[in-house]
Amino acid sequence: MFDSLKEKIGEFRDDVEETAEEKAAAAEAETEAETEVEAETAGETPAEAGGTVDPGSDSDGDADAPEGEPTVDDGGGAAAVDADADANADIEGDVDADRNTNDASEGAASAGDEDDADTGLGRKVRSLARGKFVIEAEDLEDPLWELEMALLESDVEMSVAEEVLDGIREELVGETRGFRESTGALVEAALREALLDVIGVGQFDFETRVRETDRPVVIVFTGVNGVGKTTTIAKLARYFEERGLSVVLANGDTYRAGANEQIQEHADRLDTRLISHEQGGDPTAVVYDAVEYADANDVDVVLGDTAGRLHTDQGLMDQLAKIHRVVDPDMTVFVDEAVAGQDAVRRAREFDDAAETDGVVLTKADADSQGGAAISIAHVTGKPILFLGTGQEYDDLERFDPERMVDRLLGEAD
Ligand SMILES: Nc1nc2c(ncn2[C@@H]2O[C@H](COP(=O)(O)OP(=O)(O)OP(=O)(O)O)[C@@H](O)[C@H]2O)c(=O)[nH]1
Ligand SMILES: [Mg+2]
Repeated sequence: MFDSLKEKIGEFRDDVEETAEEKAAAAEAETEAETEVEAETAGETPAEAGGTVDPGSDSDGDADAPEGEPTVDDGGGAAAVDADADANADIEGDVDADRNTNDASEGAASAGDEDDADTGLGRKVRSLARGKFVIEAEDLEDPLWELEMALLESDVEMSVAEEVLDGIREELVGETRGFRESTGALVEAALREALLDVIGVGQFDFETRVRETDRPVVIVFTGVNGVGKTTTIAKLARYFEERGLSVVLANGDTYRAGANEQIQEHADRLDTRLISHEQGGDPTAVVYDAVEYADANDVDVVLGDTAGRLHTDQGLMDQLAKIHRVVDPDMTVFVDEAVAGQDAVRRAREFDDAAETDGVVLTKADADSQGGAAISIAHVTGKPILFLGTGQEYDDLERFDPERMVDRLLGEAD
């Protein structure tokens, strides 16, 4: 699920990390160069070529540089600086050319009795000890551009892609990173926040809403042809029954030949009651009858199917408006295929105009590697995704959880 998008987001993380690592290395080298210059200015003897400057706090000359303190190595085997907060610079000519830039474990023992905490060298070393650099907008420009392209290729709406980018910029720019921290963690936190902000729009607790609504709870499903409305209704009948809520199905698809037989088959398999009328009948009357039936028989939930239709089919769209007006469902759920990407997003808007939608089910998520609709639809329409359809079986229905979706995109869930 969403594999292709996941891969692209992974590439963004690597890009930013690489950029930041380069910047960290440059900042370290620069700090070191300045340190040397200041050391000279201050009349200090900078380490001779290959020497190590160890401003350790101990003046007795036998302490190792503590692990975890910022270290600068010019990479050429010349002076290396081990910083300590106390910054009493001790100088010695110990050579350790092979040392890894970030490895202070081999810090040379200090030998000497320098007392230059107030010199330029001392101050510089103290700032080095704080070991920070700041991520700037320009550091992110290239990776963000790549990410925007990747999101658009994955059929994420332009406005949503921009929102995600803005979110990441907001989280990351100006963020101070220590030389030794991992950029990966910062980027991941920024991505998580930015994605959650768009994906989580409008979320509400579906089960609580259903439990708190007066009986019977009437839910009507809308959408274009063949996206999985009837299958989703059957899955939800199972979902409610498993939670101890009784269900009656209403076949408001009086349009398509064979629709009654198809949903009757589901009803039989699920052992659920179906209310239907002859083909060509009034869908509003079917749903109305099902509500009466539920009232009379203490049924908790009415699930009303409707015929697939295009928003351009005015007659059928008017029917939806009529169901809305006459039956006034407690919830209207728009169903579309995750694989439809931006088409699904556009249709969600159009259906919402005809009969206000409360939430969305995205079916066939199991076949969707792009994730464009799953990322965009809530932000664009203001209506939350309630469920994902993840296969053709009754149990292939997953309550949509924005956190889980983001975990998936960041490669931390299945
Ligand atoms: N892989 C997969 N297939 C699904 C999913 N949901 C539905 N389908 C399949 O999609 C096809 C169409 O499903 P229906 O439920 O008949 O779609 P519909 O929206 O009711 O279609 P109309 O009534 O003709 O408008 C069927 O073959 C379903 O098995 C899903 O989550 N994953
Ligand atoms: Mg159907």
